[in-house]
Amino acid sequence: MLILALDVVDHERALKVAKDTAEFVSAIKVNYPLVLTAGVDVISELSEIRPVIADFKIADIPYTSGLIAKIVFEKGVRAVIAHGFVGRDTLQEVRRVASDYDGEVYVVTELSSTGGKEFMSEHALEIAKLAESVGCDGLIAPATRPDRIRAVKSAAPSLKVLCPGVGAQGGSVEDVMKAGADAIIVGRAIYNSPDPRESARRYFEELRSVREKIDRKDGKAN
Ligand code: O7E
Repeated sequence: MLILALDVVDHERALKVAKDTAEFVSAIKVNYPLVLTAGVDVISELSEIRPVIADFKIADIPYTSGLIAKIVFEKGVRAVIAHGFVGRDTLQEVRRVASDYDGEVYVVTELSSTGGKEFMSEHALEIAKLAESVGCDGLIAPATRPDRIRAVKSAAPSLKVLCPGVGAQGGSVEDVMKAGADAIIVGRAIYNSPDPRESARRYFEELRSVREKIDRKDGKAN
């Protein structure tokens, strides 16, 4: 599954990239850069093109976190992303709000950047287990460190794992999928390419061929 990280800071361009790539993209992840420039209603516009994941990295006390989740679910998003380091009470509240909208909750374990290793790595597996016990739907894990994808996957086997860091940050589709990822999240390598639609198509095809390779290998092993 391919998720487009639409960190474009121009409203019209964002809509154009979303429409041009829609055929190959399962969901659109919206982050602060777009909403702070185009306004929060861009979420509703994008939701008419593909399901939107609101990536506002919710990390506050339960009351405020729940409020943020409610506002974006009211705008039509399919899922929200919360930080895991905030602890059980906040995740429970976000989960509760999401359930009112039949929505999903994804939880960040450790960031894909080098700084993600400074504080977050140490607790990433506890966060993964917490997210599973709270009934969240999935985790965000770094495409830049496939060994960490494997680790969170085995800590919380029932959760989906979505991985940013492919392309501009150097992660490879094959390594990430072999590590057990359910989806890759790609931004700049698509929206900054001269032909975003073609770039999305190439990621889509690469995902399909890697998936087939993995399935063939699993078939042989069984
Ligand atoms: O590097 P790009 O351009 O492919 O974009 C990656 C996107 O994923 C971007 O929106 C960034 O904010 C996000 N991201 C990471 O790059 N690394 C992480 O560890 C986590 C995220 C992310 O989406 O977090 C969700 C909270």
